[in-house]
Amino acid sequence: MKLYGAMISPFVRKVAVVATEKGISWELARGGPGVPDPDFLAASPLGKIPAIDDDGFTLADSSAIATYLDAKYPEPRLIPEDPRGRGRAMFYDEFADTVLGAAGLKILFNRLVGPKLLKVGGDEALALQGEAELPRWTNWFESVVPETGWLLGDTFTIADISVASLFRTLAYIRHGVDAEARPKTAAWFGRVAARPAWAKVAEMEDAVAQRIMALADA
Ligand SMILES: N[C@@H](CCC(=O)N[C@@H](CS)C(=O)NCC(=O)O)C(=O)O
Repeated sequence: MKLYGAMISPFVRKVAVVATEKGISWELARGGPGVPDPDFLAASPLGKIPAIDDDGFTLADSSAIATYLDAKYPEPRLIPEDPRGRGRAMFYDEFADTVLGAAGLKILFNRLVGPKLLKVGGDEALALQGEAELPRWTNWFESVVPETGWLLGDTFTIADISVASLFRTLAYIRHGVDAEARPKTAAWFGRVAARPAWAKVAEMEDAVAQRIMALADA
């Protein structure tokens, strides 16, 4: 499977971890803002990452892709089948992709991706707005994340992947998990990061991440 995008994106990482948890073989392909690759644009009508090409079947949007992969490769199930679990998993996925993501990406795009990677500049006022919004969501998450196990209980799900992936991206802009301020979040994130699939994806990401962090600090 071809996965269009860059791993710094929480949405691309979400799909990478879902695919790796399921043992799907995948490779990263170039795509995203500033990459006018026709195959990517055909797979992603909105021009956003991620998108996939799975044997000629193309699909965009991390949640849509995760839903597709979970249906096609049900082992291990990452989107619960029971109604309450399914609903709650979608809730956390939405929490990660909208409010937490919206606040975090204002900082990411305006301090790092825009000015340092794409060289198109950034809006510091928007970055500050993101910084002001973020604590509401990270504090709320600290109040609900369980001390043991996973967000939905005993079973690891897309909920854990989506939220943890967002926190990983926040680390690029020095807003990753703060263990002193949010110890339950830090312990849960540590459990997610210890999973073999997460570790495998992290290993792929780390070399590039170091280069990006050096740019961020420049
Ligand atoms: N809901 C989408 C969000 C995708 C998204 O916003 N990706 C960002 C990168 S983190 C992007 O491609 N932005 C470029 C743009 O908006 O033009 C998903 O879950 O895949």
